[in-house]
Amino acid sequence: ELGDGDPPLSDLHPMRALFKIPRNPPPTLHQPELWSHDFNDFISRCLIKDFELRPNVLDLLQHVFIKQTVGREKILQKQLIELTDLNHFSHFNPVSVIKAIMERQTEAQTNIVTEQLQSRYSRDQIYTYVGDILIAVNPFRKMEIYTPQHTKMYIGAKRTANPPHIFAVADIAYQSVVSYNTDQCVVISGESGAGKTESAHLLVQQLTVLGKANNRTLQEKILLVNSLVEAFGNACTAINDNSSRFGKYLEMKFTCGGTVVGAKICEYLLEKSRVIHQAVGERNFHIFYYVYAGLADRKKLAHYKLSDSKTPKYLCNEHIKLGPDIVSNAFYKEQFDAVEQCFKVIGFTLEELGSVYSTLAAILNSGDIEFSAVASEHQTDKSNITNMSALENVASLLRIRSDELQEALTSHCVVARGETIVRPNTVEKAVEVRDAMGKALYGRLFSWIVNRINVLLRPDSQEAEKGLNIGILDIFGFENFKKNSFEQLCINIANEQIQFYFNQHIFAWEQDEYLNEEVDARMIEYEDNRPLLDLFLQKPMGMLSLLDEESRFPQATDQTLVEKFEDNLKTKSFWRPKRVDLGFGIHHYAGKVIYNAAGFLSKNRETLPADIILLLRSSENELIRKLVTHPLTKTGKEATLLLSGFCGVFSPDVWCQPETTNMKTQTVASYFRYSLMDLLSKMVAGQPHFVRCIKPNNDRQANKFDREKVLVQLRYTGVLETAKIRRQGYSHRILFANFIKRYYLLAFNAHEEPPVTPETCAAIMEKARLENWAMGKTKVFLKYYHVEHLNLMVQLTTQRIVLLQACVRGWLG
Ligand code: AD9
Ligand code: MG
Repeated sequence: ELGDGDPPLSDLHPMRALFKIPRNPPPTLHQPELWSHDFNDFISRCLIKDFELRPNVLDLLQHVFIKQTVGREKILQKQLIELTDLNHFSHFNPVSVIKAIMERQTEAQTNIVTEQLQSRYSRDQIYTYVGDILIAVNPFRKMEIYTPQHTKMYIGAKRTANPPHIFAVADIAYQSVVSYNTDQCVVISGESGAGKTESAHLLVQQLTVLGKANNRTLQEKILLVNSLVEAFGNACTAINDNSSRFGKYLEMKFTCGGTVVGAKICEYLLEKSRVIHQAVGERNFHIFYYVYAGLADRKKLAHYKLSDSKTPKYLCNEHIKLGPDIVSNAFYKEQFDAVEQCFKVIGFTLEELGSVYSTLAAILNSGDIEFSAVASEHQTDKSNITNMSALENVASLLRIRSDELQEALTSHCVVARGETIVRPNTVEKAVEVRDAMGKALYGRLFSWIVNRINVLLRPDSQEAEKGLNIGILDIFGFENFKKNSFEQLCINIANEQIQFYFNQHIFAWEQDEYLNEEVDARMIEYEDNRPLLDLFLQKPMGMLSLLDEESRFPQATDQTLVEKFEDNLKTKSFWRPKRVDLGFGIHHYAGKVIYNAAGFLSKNRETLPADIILLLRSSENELIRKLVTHPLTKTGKEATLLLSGFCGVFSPDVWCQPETTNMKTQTVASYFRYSLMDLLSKMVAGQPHFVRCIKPNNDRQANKFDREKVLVQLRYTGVLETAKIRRQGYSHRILFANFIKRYYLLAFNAHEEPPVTPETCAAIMEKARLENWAMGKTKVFLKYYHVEHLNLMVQLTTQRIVLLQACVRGWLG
């Protein structure tokens, strides 16, 4: 099942490969001479010393040793304990022996899969199936495997007919939509730079061809959506030059007949803090550089109040001084033209485009507003703006009054005993308000663009109602930098949640369904990351709740926050490393990460003062007014419904609350919590397909396969356990009625209407000469190769009928 031409995984039995056990004839318990040397060697090294095991104990151990038994640990331990007399065998510990064998098996198997991936990678075969999961190893170079010929090759083809490919995943999802009329969801995961976004593009590319869009324009528009949102949501990081700084769930909408009729994007957790600050060696969102260079090219910098000699502060950080480089950068100019083209093709108006550029330019100019402390008679903590030209620029670009902007930045209103009092802002506070405005404007602009795309690509309502979805989830990958902050914590919690979904789907729900349907299937134990999610999300003592609680105290500091974490989070997954100020460690499913809590509180509060909101609402620019008037996210009712039972009260209107209201409703953490649940609810609605992207090295180099790096990724994502359960389990479960509707032609005449019963389904399966399927109470349980075979047979039968009809018509005519 590893791919074209390679022996199936079952042939690569870990113990067999490890000890070079001959395959034919397969070793059995009755042929111990074939492997007894290795076994005895293992047993003697494995905590069992100076005693003789009884034959039946030996038998069981040998059985465990030779069979793939991962996941049946508990059952085997129980059997072994029953068989052994612990008093008699003083040095024998059945639990640790079984554990040792299991670990060895998993490790050996991981090694084998890694070896296979490596050998395939060296032959330019970057895709591999493990069970029904597609593993994609990043080639870090252009591959000639996405040509129109390849597109054609994978349409409606049997999985085994072609080498493994991302186009095959698109095809399976598409065929499932058409055959069973159920929503599908492709979950792409992997660490940062592993190739998730590229994979998502390729899926959309193939799906638009499969969906035979009636008009070419729609097809073109859908293909451009990714490029457009990525210009705004992606940035160069230390790991990836085109790193997604938001999570993206793209839904392509199809009719029951399989024609694509529209698309919709949901965006999650844009890393807004990047607008005002970027870590060493990193950059701001791509669009800023594109627009800057593009406007310079068209001699429009002055119109947008940008300078061609002085780089705005938000674009240069302490370590990279881009200077006029941006202005003369040919690549940026090209990208600007491409983005503008995307906007136009998708349907944005020229007026809207102008407003988008003005907003971006206003954000850049706002970063250059500087403040100085002014001593006054009564107070010494007032601030003043030192460069009025920057302020004037921002006001003019946002079409608001500059004096009002100055006031909103340097002072704030407090309502006390029914009276409104104006208090001055310190320099620190003024800087905070300025930056909050920049982040808020960018975040809202991004959401507005996404919403506008959704409106422009919405199918007409009648079709939409009946329509089916294929969702593609491309979320930022797990991150572990030298310094990890609040953003990394959110990103990693989101990945933790995706892993949880993966586990739930593959292990827990799958097993529940077998139980409910009374289908006999082997139970598998797996690494459950639920306790860790509880650590983050539980109320009131989870990390995010504690963060919210601390954010409510004006006197709280990042130091008191980590102390609060330390006092309340009593688990092995959380610890305070010595000698790291404000540091705390989390043991994630994907590894240990040390976070630095500096800035956590201010990042979580992220409040935009009411004065700024009111001012922006008075703008003469319609877009600016829109950005601060309507909540662009879910309505309060929708969100609360979703969160009831999960997260309690939630208000998505995080910016429009005056500062004096309860802080609980406006933190980033509470919004984050809502987003996660929203995402999860979307994923749960469809049948999932998994693509696991693997990064073969940390240097972004082609043809370099770092085994250790790959091994770690395979280990933590549970790919092997998954492969096992997928092989043992049934990846397709189809309701009797749907099954009969689709396949009855294989066993009945076209005019017959067989009853919807398990017997009818069994008759079809028998007629198709298929084995190893299972019958549940309401569904037929099938393996992926059953479905392929059945689909092919239906296709042939239909072709025969059509041919026959044509012949008859010919005879008659
Ligand atoms: V992050 O979590 O958004 O930081 P991704 O999305 O996992 O990350 P991305 O898709 O951006 O990674 O891939 C990183 C780079 O790898 C790309 O810019 C390409 O240069 C390269 N890549 C990835 N997949 C392919 C591919 N199938 N063919 C060629 C690829 N190059
Ligand atoms: Mg990405």
